[in-house]
Amino acid sequence: MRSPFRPDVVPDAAILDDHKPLIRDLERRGLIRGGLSLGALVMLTGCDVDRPKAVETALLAISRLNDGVQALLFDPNKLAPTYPASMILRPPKFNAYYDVMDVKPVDGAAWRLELSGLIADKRPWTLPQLQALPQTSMVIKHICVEGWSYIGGWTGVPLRIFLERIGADLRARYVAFRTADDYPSSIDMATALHPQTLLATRYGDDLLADPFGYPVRLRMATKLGYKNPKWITAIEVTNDYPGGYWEAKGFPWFAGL
Ligand SMILES: Nc1nc2c(c(=O)[nH]1)N[C@H]1C(S)=C(S)[C@@H](COP(=O)(O)O)O[C@H]1N2
Ligand SMILES: [Mo]
Repeated sequence: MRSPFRPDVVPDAAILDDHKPLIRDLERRGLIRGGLSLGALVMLTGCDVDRPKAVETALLAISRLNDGVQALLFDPNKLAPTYPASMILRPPKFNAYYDVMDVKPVDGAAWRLELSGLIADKRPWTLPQLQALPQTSMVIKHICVEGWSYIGGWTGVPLRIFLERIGADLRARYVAFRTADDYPSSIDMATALHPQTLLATRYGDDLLADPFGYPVRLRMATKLGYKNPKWITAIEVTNDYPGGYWEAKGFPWFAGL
């Protein structure tokens, strides 16, 4: 179903023309802004959208999203489905806004997690320090906006425990992330405190492999794939809307499931 993004294969832009009414409807409802380029759709979904059906699936998935309503309906105690460990896909499926060949591995020994904003203790963290915090595992479904998905098994410290430990202001509105590949991202505090939101350092029983965010990535059971930043280098707690990479290109910010 899914093929890696190949810059040499440029899908026919006429595919989007077939969906003009749906795209106009999404724009009118504020779910996408400034027009949707086919290139952006390909990069975001990691899917071969050179099939009219795939484009339609992607657009309908976006259509079901509505940031404001979803944020109001979000239940901080409701758990997303989990699955048996036997269903974990190895290796996981890769996606990024560039090809897997262009992943630049992060040096875990030199890596530090920088902290800023509404946080009492802003000292940077090392990987062993993070791994010494209480760990949780979850086997969950990764859902891409286009419609492909896979079952993954993730282990790490719950973001809530980490935020409490550093003295973050838990009444703040946003938790924002910076990454080694310049993929800014941010989530609402309710989702940050959700029990199925982890700073993941392991996939299955192993350390994260380079393409999947080594040494640390965010893994949430309650959000679409693009809301889960890999290769995190900095966390900020803030009341100022931080946005994100795809959000700046017109995709929904809340993007919950
Ligand atoms: N730093 C970073 N994180 C990222 C991305 C990226 O390009 N850079 N892509 C996102 C998208 S669109 C998806 S679907 C998931 C893919 O995660 P996976 O490769 O572990 O399946 O990572 C998300 N996190
Ligand atoms: Mo994605």
